[in-house]
Amino acid sequence: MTEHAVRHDWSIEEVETLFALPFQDLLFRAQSAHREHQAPNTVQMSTLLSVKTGACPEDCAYCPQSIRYDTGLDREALMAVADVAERARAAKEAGATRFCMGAAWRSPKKKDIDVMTAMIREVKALGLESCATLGMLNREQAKELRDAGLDYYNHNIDTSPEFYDKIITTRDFQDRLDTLEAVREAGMNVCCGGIVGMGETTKDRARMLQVLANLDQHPESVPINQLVAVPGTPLADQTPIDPFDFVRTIAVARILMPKSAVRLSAGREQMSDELQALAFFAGANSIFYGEKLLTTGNPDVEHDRELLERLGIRTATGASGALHA
Ligand code: SAM
Ligand code: DTB
Ligand code: SF4
Repeated sequence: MTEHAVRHDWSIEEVETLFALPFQDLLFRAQSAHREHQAPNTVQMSTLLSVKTGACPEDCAYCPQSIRYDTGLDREALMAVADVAERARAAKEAGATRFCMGAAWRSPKKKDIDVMTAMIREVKALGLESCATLGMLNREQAKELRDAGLDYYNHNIDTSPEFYDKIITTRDFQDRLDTLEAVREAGMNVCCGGIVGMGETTKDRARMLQVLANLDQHPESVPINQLVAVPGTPLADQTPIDPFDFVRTIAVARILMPKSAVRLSAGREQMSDELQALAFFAGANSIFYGEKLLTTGNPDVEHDRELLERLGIRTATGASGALHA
């Protein structure tokens, strides 16, 4: 058995013990797991595009796109396929290997799936990996997206099962798990993680990662988002997470899911270069690249290129995650 085996039977006590380790001990373990299972000094880059923005019927307390909160966001209908293809081409030219399309839906309708499949085909034709995050899916919808060539589906559990109803009341934790199962059954890669800094406890962070690590198959991609506190949302005045606790969450994700890509996701614009370097050391090996996330800011492309160069981090080709029909 290797020192950091891929396991699916983590107890909550074990995960909490990792969180409680002295910071240096935890980072040493995470970096060891990283080097055992991942190529060091490498990062995978995905570019996000919001293809349908705002007016979402859900009440996720962190989200600027919920129709229930006045965040001053301009709503936008589903984009034209040609415009999305243009943005995907630009993302490829800038150096992204995966293009991720997000829509502010509770779940897509039949006509939405028809447009999304056309977008996915365009993205694939450019030689990019494709990813989408469109809300809840049933089995047929997941299969249609897969048949169009969708490589990854992003659907986050967001927080622990225990804290979930403090953040979202319009769906429950099991709904998230059901969609993840439909995505798996359709044969797609799963991108699933959550948000920290929403007022949850360390135990909630441990439970969130425990749920992910104890899935039958680990998500291929695990985005760890730091809350972007948007004015107008219920979490606008939330006290930010201690940066070391953020890095601890990345490190524990790396140890629990050693073969997965751990993505340093939302919140990078609010982080120093030094903190990001620490997150990479803790095992993050994937980022969102491009000056916008979905509706909020992300570091400039120039700044990211410079940062990666200063740290001697190469960009991964990304081809390994693509599914082939
Ligand atoms: N509507 C779909 C859904 O909820 O699955 C897809 C888009 S939704 C915006 C995708 C993810 O973005 C959420 O699950 C959440 O993890 C993340 N997110 C949204 N707003 C955020 C914020 N203010 N800070 C950090 N992450 C956020
Ligand atoms: C994920 O885990 N984070 C991304 C992506 N998956 C879709 C979204 C972050 C959104 C941050 C708030 C915004 O820009 O609207
Ligand atoms: Fe809607 Fe997704 Fe935002 Fe929740 S996170 S309000 S489901 S867009």
